[in-house]
Amino acid sequence: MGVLNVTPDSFSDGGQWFDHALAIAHGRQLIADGADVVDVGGESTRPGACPVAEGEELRRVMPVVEALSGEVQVSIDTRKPAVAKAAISAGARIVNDISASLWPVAAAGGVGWIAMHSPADPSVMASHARYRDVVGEVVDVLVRRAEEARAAGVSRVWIDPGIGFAKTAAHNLSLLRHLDRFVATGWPVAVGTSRKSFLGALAAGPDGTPAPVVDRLEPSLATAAWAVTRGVGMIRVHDVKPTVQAVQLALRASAEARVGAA
Ligand code: HH2
Repeated sequence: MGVLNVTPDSFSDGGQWFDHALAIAHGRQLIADGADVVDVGGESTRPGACPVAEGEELRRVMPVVEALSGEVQVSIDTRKPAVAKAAISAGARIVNDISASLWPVAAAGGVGWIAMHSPADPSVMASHARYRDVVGEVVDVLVRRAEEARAAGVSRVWIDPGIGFAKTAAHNLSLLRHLDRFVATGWPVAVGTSRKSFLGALAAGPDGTPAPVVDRLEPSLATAAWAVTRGVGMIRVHDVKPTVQAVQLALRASAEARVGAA
């Protein structure tokens, strides 16, 4: 899944694709680079981000969804039912839902749904990074939501641990380390680590200065390769071309390793 943020303020690429023509061209580049899904979003969800009004979010995303949905599977990255509905009418095939609450919209529209874990709104989520057992609690919430969605008639459901959403670096690492627990639920798993700030901290220079966003490609690739070898089926990334190369190699090497071990 390639990320297409039509926003002025995303933490990773804010403003780069805010213009519709540039956004559509970038979406086409993501497809050429090997994305199976292009994830169009019109509201930043970085910690402390300002909420965007519905009309403005629609203005940002709709021309992009309309232009790309004939060319690739488009997912709409939103928390708003009206934005999800409009995007589905324009051809979006997946609702990528950081609120894990829009399954009735996906059911009514006959499209797929990604349930991402976030215990609180982005504006306040930093104060909600408290868990007794982060892996167990996140798995439980997501499985309950996935079962509700399936019962409501959603045929394609993914669960996503929500890396960086009300999680400390230790929580994020723990979720990554135990991705197999998500895979073991039997629900397809999606994950997004691309360029996130905990990678900046982990890839800090010798003086401890966190790696800036532009220097987070390598840790992003490492975590993407790790995730696919644990059985994750969908990886949400900004840098599609190198990720496709990294995950293909990791999958080939792990298949080879399994053959060798047999
Ligand atoms: N992360 C972001 C946004 N949407 N969706 C899923 N399913 N999983 C994620 O991990 C995820 C997501 C945040 O990344 P980004 O879109 O690059 O930043 P911003 O929210 O600032 O636009």
